[in-house]
Amino acid sequence: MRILILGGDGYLGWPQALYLSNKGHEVAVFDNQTRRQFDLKHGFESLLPIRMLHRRVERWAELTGKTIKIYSGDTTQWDSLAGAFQDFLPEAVVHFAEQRAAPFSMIDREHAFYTQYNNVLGTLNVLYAIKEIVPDCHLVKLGTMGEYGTPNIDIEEGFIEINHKGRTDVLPFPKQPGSFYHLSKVHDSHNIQFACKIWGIRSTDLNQGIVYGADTYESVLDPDLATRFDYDQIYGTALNRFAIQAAIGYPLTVYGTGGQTRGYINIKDTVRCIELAIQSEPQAGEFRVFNQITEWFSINDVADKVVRVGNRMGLNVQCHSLANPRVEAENHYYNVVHTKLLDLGLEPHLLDDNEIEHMISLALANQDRIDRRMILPTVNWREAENDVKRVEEEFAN
Ligand code: NAD
Ligand code: USQ
Repeated sequence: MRILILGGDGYLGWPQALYLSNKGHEVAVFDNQTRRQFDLKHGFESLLPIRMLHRRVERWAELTGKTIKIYSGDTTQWDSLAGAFQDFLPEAVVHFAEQRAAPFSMIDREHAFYTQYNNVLGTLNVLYAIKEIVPDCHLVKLGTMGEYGTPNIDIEEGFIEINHKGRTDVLPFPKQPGSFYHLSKVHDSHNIQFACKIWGIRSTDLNQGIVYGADTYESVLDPDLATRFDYDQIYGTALNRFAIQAAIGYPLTVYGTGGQTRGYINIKDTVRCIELAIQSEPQAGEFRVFNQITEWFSINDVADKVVRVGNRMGLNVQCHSLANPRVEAENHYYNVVHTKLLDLGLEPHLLDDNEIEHMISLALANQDRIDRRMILPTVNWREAENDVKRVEEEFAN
C-alpha cells in the first residue's frame, strides 16, 4: 500500500516508517521539523543522538535498498499538505503530526493556543485533503487514552451503551481530559467522527496510552536509524524519565502520591498496532475507536519496578514524591477495555525487567548526554504562565 506518515520524523512516526517500509509498503513521511526546532530553541536533546531526516532515509536505503519519500510541510498549511496528498495519492494516512506534550500545552496561553491550533486545525486540513483528493483513503489517527480521563466506571473502547429514561443508545464514551493537549485530541475525535458521517470517510482513532521504550527491531539496525528518546520535563514520559533518573542517581520524580494510573504500551507494539489497523480497513463512513494499550500501572508501580531493577544492576535508586505540578486525580478507579487490537492479532510485549534494564543501560551508556537540569518539572497546571526552563535547586516538599 501507499502509506503517508504525517509526523514521520518523530519518536513514533520514524520507527513506524521503518516498520511499514520493511514490510514492503510504499512509504512517505511528512513533517515540519517543529519538534526539532523546540529542542534547538530551548537546548533540549534526545538521550540517543538522532540524525537529520534526510540522513536517516539515506541510511535506510543504503541498508535495505528501500526508499522512503520525504515531504517537508505543515498540516496547518493547506498548500503543502494538499501538494503531498496530490503527489503521493496515499491509500492510508497515519497521522502522528501533532504537538503531543501535556506540559507544553500548559505553559501559558501562547502554548495552549499553538497546541490546539496546530492539532485541531491541522487535523481538519487532513480531513479535507482526504475528502478532496483521496476519498477512499483510510485515516489512522493517533488519539490518546487521556481523552477519557479517569472516570469511576470501566473505560469502554470508544462507545458506551446508555439506558436513559427507558431509551437506549450507543454513544461516544464521555471525555474528561486533563490538559489543553489532551483536549485537542477530543476535539479531533469529534471532527473526525463528523467527517466520517457526512462524507463517508473511513477512519480509525487510536486512543493510545503512554509509550515507552527506545527501539524497535528496525531502528536498532544502525545508530543512524535511532529514534528520539525524550527524558526532559516537557516531552519525557514517566517511565522513560525514570530510567534516566535511575542511571544518574537522581531520585525518581513521582508527582504527588503516585496513585495516578495510566495505560502503557511498548513502542514495538505501537508500530504493530498501526499495521493491524491499516490491514483491517473500516467501511466507508465508519469511525472506529481502538484503545491502544496493553496494560496499566500506577506511577508508584512504575517507580517500584525501576527501583527494583536499578538496584539489582548495582545502582542506588531512590524515589522522591514531589508536589504534583498537574491537576489530576491521584487515587482513582481504572479499568480499561482493550480487546479490539488483541482480536486483530496483537501479541503484546509486556513490561518486564529486561526492558527496564535495557532502558537503564542505554541511559548509562549515554550518561554524558543527560542534562540534570531537564529533570525537575517546570510547568504547573495552576499557573497561567510558566517558564519552560526554570530549574529548581531542590525538590519541593
Ligand atoms: P513527537 O513530538 O516525537 O513527533 C511528532 C512529529 O510531528 C514531530 O516530528 C513534529 O515535528 C511533527 N509535527 C508536529 N506538528 C506538525 C505539523 N503541524 N505539521 C507537520 N508535522 C508536525 O511525538 P510522538 O511521541 O512521536 O507522538 C506522535 C503522536 O502520537 C502524537 O499525535 C501523540 O499525541 C500521539 N501519542 C504519543 C504517545 C507517546 O507516549 N509518545 C502516547 C499516545 C499518543
Ligand atoms: N508523572 C510523574 N513523574 C514524572 C512524569 C510524569 O509522576 O516525572 C506522572 C504525571 O503526573 C501523570 C503520569 O505520570 O500522572 C503520566 O505522565 P506522562 O508525562 O508520562 O504522560 P502524559 O503527560 O499523560 O502524556 C504522554 C504523552 C502524550 C500521550 C499520553 C498518553 O506525552 O503524547 O497522549 O502520554 S495518556 O497518558 O494515556 O493520555
